[in-house]
Amino acid sequence: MEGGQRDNVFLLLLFSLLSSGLSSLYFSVLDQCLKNPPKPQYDGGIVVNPELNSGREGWTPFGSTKIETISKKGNKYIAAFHRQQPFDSFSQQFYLQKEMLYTFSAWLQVSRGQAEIAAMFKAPPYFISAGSVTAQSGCWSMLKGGLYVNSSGPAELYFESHNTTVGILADSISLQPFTQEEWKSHQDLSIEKARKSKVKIQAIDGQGKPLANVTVNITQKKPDFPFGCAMNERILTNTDFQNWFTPRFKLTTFENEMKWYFTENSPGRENYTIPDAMLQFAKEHNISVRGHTVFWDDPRYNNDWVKSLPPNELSLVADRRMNSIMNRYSGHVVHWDVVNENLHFSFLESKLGENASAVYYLKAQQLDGKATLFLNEYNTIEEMGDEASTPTKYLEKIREIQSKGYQGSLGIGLEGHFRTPNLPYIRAAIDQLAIAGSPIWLTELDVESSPNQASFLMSNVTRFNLNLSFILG
Ligand SMILES: *[C@@H]1O[C@H](CO)[C@@H](O)[C@H](O)[C@H]1NC(C)=O
Ligand SMILES: *[C@@H]1O[C@H](CO)[C@@H](O)[C@H](O)[C@H]1NC(C)=O
Ligand SMILES: *[C@@H]1O[C@H](CO)[C@@H](O)[C@H](O)[C@H]1NC(C)=O
Ligand SMILES: *[C@@H]1O[C@H](CO)[C@@H](O)[C@H](O)[C@H]1NC(C)=O
Ligand SMILES: *[C@@H]1O[C@H](CO)[C@@H](O)[C@H](O)[C@H]1NC(C)=O
Ligand SMILES: *[C@@H]1O[C@H](CO)[C@@H](O)[C@H](O)[C@H]1NC(C)=O
Ligand SMILES: *[C@@H]1O[C@H](CO)[C@@H](O)[C@H](O)[C@H]1NC(C)=O
Ligand SMILES: *[C@@H]1O[C@H](CO)[C@@H](O)[C@H](O)[C@H]1NC(C)=O
Ligand SMILES: CC(=O)N[C@H]1CO[C@H](CO)[C@@H](O)[C@@H]1O
Repeated sequence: MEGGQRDNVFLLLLFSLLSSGLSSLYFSVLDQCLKNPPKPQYDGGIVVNPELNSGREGWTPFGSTKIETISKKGNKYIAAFHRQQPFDSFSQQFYLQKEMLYTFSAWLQVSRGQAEIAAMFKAPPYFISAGSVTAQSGCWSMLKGGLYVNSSGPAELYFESHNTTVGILADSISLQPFTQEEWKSHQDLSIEKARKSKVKIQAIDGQGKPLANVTVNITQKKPDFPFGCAMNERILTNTDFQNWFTPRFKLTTFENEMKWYFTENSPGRENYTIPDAMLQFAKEHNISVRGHTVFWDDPRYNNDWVKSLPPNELSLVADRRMNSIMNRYSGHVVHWDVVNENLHFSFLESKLGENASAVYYLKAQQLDGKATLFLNEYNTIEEMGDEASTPTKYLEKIREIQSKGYQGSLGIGLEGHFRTPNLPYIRAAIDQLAIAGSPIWLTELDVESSPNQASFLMSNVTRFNLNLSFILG
């Protein structure tokens, strides 16, 4: 700061919210199953008869099922029973416009037990998922999602559950279009609220007396926001890479160099030369490191010698692996991905029992009580159609691990390998994940090559994440 001539100034500084400080009305209801559904968001937006108060107006059967509207204790809703195909449900026609961003929500129930229900749009030649939720019987669960289309045209909303033995019930359905400009201005409002705070600066003289009318010049030396980038072993020898990397990033993940297949390529012969040197390099430049990853549940990324072991031997070498890497780097990394991609895969569970992840998270906590332990998954925010890792499944996995003996907190790692970023869906998915009250990090980030790649990356995803409280690591 330098003195000059102007009054004391109030400045807005950007700051980062590390753990999910986000709160909004939705979060309190998203995870609950309610006796009565709340009013539809945005009064239903462009949905005709969103609360089903006007009989079946706007709604038609989809597939081969019959639909009915039901009135129970003053609440009216729509239902499809006796379903034969996953898509047998009720539907409504819309005309969706390219370039618009659509938020979608609905309150859903099943006739018995519980089942996953997806909101689908038939927009020939595509079937587009707008999100899904695990619905229960006897109470209403909120499905919060969103979509965009890449060409304007008619689209038919319907609901889908692969479990055809349950009836689907729906109420308070909402589809609200936003223009890109509206979306950006909403982002800006969130930025004002969530990412800025007022700072009072007082310029004083040598005796501590306030100075009138000074100009204060503030220069940012380094970002406080934990904005990071992966590095690989080439950083050790390539000075251009070093010079580009070090002033920009506060955080890093090693691409492969901490992975089990890398550090113990043949049984018992560990070699940490490269990750040690990379850690040292990061330390010298004040760059924090995420520990990635103790284990990887995808069998393809385990060495053949590991895969060939019988369970009792695998259990021994897995313990040895965990002790080895965690004792070596505990205190030197800020996070650990413990069992990478355990929503999509179950290599350890298949060999060691269904509580394997829980067991290793518990052990990890004992080995490093300071670093945050993370799950790390793909397609939770990238692909609406991947049922293995929906936000609901992610939350269920966290609860499952916690119910099997690991009591600590779990960070939510989102890999962010995008084809075309679907902003309304990304937002809805992250809102839903925020229920867990855990830190949410975008741990990896890339956008598939296309003419819009740079713009998707910079103006859509990075802006989205930088300006809300989520993080690139
Ligand atoms: C379908 O859902 C019912 C109710 O939750 C459950 O009892 C049944 O096992 C499910 N069927 C399948 C194939 O998942
Ligand atoms: C258009 O959208 C559909 C449905 O989401 C998708 O499958 C397709 O790849 C998209 N096409 C282009 C050119 O982005
Ligand atoms: C503050 O400085 C500006 C120009 O730098 C001058 O016009 C103004 O009169 C000053 N105000 C006071 C209260 O000194
Ligand atoms: C503020 O300080 C920086 C760094 O000393 C300098 O480059 C810049 O020109 C200054 N800006 C003003 C408006 O004085
Ligand atoms: C460990 O790895 C380094 C870097 O690849 C290599 O130079 C060294 O020879 C290895 N050590 C052993 C004992 O294999
Ligand atoms: C790293 O941080 C320390 C303590 O804040 C500081 O003294 C040092 O200059 C920093 N080093 C680099 C390379 O930024
Ligand atoms: C987890 O599995 C192990 C091995 O099968 C077993 O010893 C342990 O009791 C299980 N723990 C829980 C909480 O189920
Ligand atoms: C996202 O990127 C697309 C493609 O460049 C651009 O047209 C659009 O305005 C961006 N949307 C937002 C909300 O940043
Ligand atoms: C990366 C990015 O888009 N940052 C934006 C965050 O919000 C502020 C205030 O609206 C913009 O000035 C930044 O460009």
